[in-house]
Order: sequence, then C-alpha cells, then structure tokens
Amino acid sequence: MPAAVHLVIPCYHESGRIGPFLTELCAVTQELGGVTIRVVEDGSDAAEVRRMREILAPLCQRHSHLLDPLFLPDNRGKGGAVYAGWNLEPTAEWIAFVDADGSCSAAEVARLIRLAREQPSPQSALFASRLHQFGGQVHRPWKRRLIGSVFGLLVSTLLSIRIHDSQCGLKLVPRSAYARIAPDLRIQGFAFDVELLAALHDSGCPVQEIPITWHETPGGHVHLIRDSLRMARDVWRVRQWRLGREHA
Ligand SMILES: Nc1nc2c(ncn2[C@@H]2O[C@H](COP(=O)(O)OP(=O)(O)OP(=O)(O)O)[C@@H](O)[C@H]2O)c(=O)[nH]1
Ligand SMILES: [Mg+2]
Repeated sequence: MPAAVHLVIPCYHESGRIGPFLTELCAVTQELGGVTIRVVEDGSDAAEVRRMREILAPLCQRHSHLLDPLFLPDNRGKGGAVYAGWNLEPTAEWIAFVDADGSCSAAEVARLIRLAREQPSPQSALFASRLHQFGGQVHRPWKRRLIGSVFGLLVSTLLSIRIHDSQCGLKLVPRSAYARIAPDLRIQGFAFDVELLAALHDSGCPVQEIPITWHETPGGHVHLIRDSLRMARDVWRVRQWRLGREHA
C-alpha cells in the first residue's frame, strides 16, 4: 500500500482558474492511488461559492478521492485555509497543498508524491522550488522572479536557513512532523510557508527543496508591493518569535 497523502487546495475566488487543473489532478491522483484531495475556500461571496460547487459537484461524483469541499465563512488567508484542511484529516501519513491555478502541473504534483513515497517512512518535508529560474523550467514575469529571489534571500538571511524559494505553491509534509509543530503556527497569510519552514527545521524535520517546472497562470492574488511588505514583516516576526523561544 502506498503511503496515504492528503492534498489541500486553498482557494479564494478560483472558479475561473481551477476547473482544468482540478480535472487533470483528479485523474492523475486516481491513477496513483492513496491520495485524497480537499478544496478549502474561505470568505468568498455566495455567487462564488455557487460557482465553485457547480465545478466541484460532477468531479466529486466521478472521483471518490475528491472529498467534500470545505467552505469557511471568514477569510483566514492561504495559510489558514491550508491548516484548516490539514487539521480535518488526522490519518494520512503525508499532508500537502497545491495552488489552485495550475502553475504547477498535475504531473509535477504526481512526481513529488512519488518522490515522497520513496522515503521508507515520512522523514523529510518536500518543498517544490522555482530554483532553476533560467533553465527554461520556470516561466514567470521578471518582476515576480526578482521579488521572489529577494524574498528568498531575506528568508535565508534572517532565519539562517538555506532556502531559495520558500513560497512555491506545492509542499508535502510528514504528518508526524506537522503534529509536533501545529500548536505553535500563527501566520495564516501568504508568509505561512516561512513559519512552516522554520518550525519544521527547528523541530528536526529536514526540508528538501525540489526544483519543479512552473508555468505561471495569470490572475494571481498576490499584490506585488503590498503583500511583499506584509510578508517581509511576517518573516521578521518569525525571526523574533524564534529568538524569544531560544532565550526562554
Ligand atoms: N483559501 C484561501 N486561499 C487563498 C487565499 N489567498 C490566496 N489563496 C490561494 O493561494 C494560492 C496561490 O495564490 P495565487 O493567487 O495563485 O498567488 P500568485 O499571486 O499567483 O502568486 P504565485 O502563485 O506564488 O506566483 C491559490 O490557490 C489561491 O486561491 C485566501 O485568502 N484563502
Ligand atoms: Mg499563482
């Protein structure tokens, strides 16, 4: 039996982008076996929820491993949605998330799941990474590349953890490691991956960066300046919390 993987797709106003990706992802993961998927949507309006239900209903009928979506009334942010989904699934050996927009293809998701399953038991977290920026593998507007690289430098410098891309939208984490750190995770917005990285690292769970192919899908929600500043502030908070714990 392959190790069970529970994959959460955080969604905020994604009815225009998720259809083709989710269709392919359901097919690919059905073939793999041992994977469950849950869409977690938070704070979208009634019309958006209705559109999402219309997209999801036929797929749920066709694929029993696509679980009932979770619609949360208030907007928590990407991290809050991912954690809400992970906390609902108490048994899978691996918990994971992938962005809804298909920038990372279903085939890449399958490749990382296979890679995770090569571990005799879940030991190291796998963080997909847009590391190979210039080999034709990563298609992203130059501004996002630039800000992504600066942000990676900021994270590795302020946290003293070697990482190029903490923000890529596909990650797999051993459930046992998540269970140890979950009570301490506080960031619910776009920088939640940074806190997750630091917490895994500090708890002794190695994090492997796995280069992937990335074709950026237009229509993203990250506002380059506003969100980058918020995320930089959150990295600083993570650093202060860690220092506080060290000196406690
Ligand atoms: N549930 C939930 N999901 C969110 C929220 N904000 C973003 N997401 C999801 O997070 C994922 C990544 O967001 P994107 O809008 O693709 O981000 P982006 O601007 O394209 O940035 P990159 O993909 O990192 O280049 C998508 O699946 C979004 O729907 C939120 O507030 N709540
Ligand atoms: Mg995106």
